[in-house]
Amino acid sequence: MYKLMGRKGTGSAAVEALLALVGAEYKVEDVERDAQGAIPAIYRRINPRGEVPSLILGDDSVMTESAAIMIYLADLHPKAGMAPAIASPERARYLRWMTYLATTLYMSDLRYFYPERYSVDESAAPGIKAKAVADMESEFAVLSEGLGKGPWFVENRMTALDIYAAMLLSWAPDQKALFAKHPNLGALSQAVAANPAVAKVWARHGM
Ligand SMILES: N[C@@H](CCC(=O)N[C@@H](CS)C(=O)NCC(=O)O)C(=O)O
Repeated sequence: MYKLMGRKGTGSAAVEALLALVGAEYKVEDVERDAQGAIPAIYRRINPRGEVPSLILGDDSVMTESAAIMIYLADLHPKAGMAPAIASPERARYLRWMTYLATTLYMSDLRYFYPERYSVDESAAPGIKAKAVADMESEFAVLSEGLGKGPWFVENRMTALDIYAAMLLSWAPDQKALFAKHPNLGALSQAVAANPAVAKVWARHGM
């Protein structure tokens, strides 16, 4: 039994969707902020950075880092077909783009949503946010080129990579303009959301 610790509208959404798809036994616990808006100290004992998601594994060990969790779960439940096998020719492409998403777009999203955390100078926040928007524009352009025809990234079927990408696409500052510019990203997003298990999780997260 897995325990997913997350919060609505955060990076735990993709993990939750994947857990539903692989047919694993799991429960979800939302980590709410306290009255002062802080992450509860008890959760920091699980994840010292106070970030979600965290996945508690069957032996009570803790796994953090959303992309790593996605890769781990998809590999551990191969029957669900959520990742190319290790020896598949598309495995390299899968790992490349999964890591790309976590290290570029996810990080730009954090600068966009929490700009005040990226400087000791509060007045720098608007500039940090504007730069995050500009960076996301070029990062989405690279993603769109990498995706090509789509709608799926690898092996002509939905994998954990597409789910992770769809979550990050849902956080785009101007999704309508983004999909007009890169229709293949819109098609990926729609194809992922058409899966009933994913749709249920997306709805819970208000996506
Ligand atoms: N690198 C981490 C980033 C996780 C992260 O920053 N999550 C955000 C929500 S999407 C968070 O919990 N931020 C701290 C906060 O909300 O105070 C991952 O991929 O799991």
